[in-house]
Amino acid sequence: MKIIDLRSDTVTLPSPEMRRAMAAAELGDDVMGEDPTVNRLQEMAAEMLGKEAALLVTSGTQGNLAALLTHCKRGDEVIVGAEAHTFVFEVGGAWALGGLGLRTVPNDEGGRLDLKEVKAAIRFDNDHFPRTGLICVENTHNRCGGTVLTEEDLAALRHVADNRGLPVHLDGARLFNAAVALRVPVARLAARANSVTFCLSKGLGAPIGSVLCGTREFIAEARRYRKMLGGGMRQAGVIAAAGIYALESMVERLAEDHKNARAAAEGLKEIAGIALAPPPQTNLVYFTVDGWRLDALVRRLEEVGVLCFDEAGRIRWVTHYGIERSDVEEALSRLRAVMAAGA
Ligand code: TLP
Repeated sequence: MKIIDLRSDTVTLPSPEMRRAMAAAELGDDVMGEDPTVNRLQEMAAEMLGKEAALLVTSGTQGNLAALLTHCKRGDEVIVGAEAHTFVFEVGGAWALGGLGLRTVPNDEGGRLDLKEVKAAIRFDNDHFPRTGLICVENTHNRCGGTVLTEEDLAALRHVADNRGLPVHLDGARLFNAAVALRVPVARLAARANSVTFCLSKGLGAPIGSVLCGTREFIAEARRYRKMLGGGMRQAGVIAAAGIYALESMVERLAEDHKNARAAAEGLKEIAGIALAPPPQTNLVYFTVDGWRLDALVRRLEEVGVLCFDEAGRIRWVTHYGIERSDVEEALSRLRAVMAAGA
């Protein structure tokens, strides 16, 4: 039985070509700034995102935390969506390790921050208050359904931030998915943020790694925090080579993942009791299932070789490199069989 792994796009394995690029990478000590492949990846990423500089980090979580630490001082408050990955899924690193307060504001169904709430959450200068240090935004938005924030959405947030002189950090773990879905260069989506994290290790298919981008000065400081967080890697060119391959050869194919997600959604909505929550815009498909305990359904699906997660009352299927249209059809047919057999 073929296992169809829809748990996350983080499960993607490097292609043979990517592995060859890794094996052939020219290496040096990156903590000393001497790994030519890391340096090339960083230059390439900075250029693609329209930023001055970039830094290879171990993970999206590390990139986001390094960014928060660089933008803020201990005791500062960071405004973040209540559904943000940084708030929900990053182990509380910002407050545990950074002494930062995360002040949540609601996300709307599209993953945007409620701008009225953002304005209201920004602190005024007063001896009694913590200082607001940063506003964080996420694109695509994971928990809101892989939803895409447009250039206009990001410009509106920038406007609010500028009125109060605040920087904006963009958690763009899946920013390339957003760019492909909107058919705009990724730099246009990065333009309104002071710093951006994006992941190489999700739909772009690299085994490890994320990149933090910003001004030269910001990245120089973030580099110190990366070291503090244990992310100073040595011959990291083996990882960077996969990242270079990913940026050169894996971006356009994200459109296939989005097509497969739409195909999954078409099939799911034909099944009685299933509702899309919401219809997919990129490669994440969330749905609710009436009449089932979702943990039980996930276990039954696992028995028939379909892997996925349930979270907050929904099941998530993620399409990615390694999942073909035929796998989506097969997953749908196994789901129908499980549901027909009953809870
Ligand atoms: N998301 C993972 C899990 O942690 C939930 C997934 O399977 O979707 N920002 C966003 C928006 C993310 O979705 C993720 C990973 C990260 C940051 C963190 O990236 P990593 O896993 O590299 O630390």
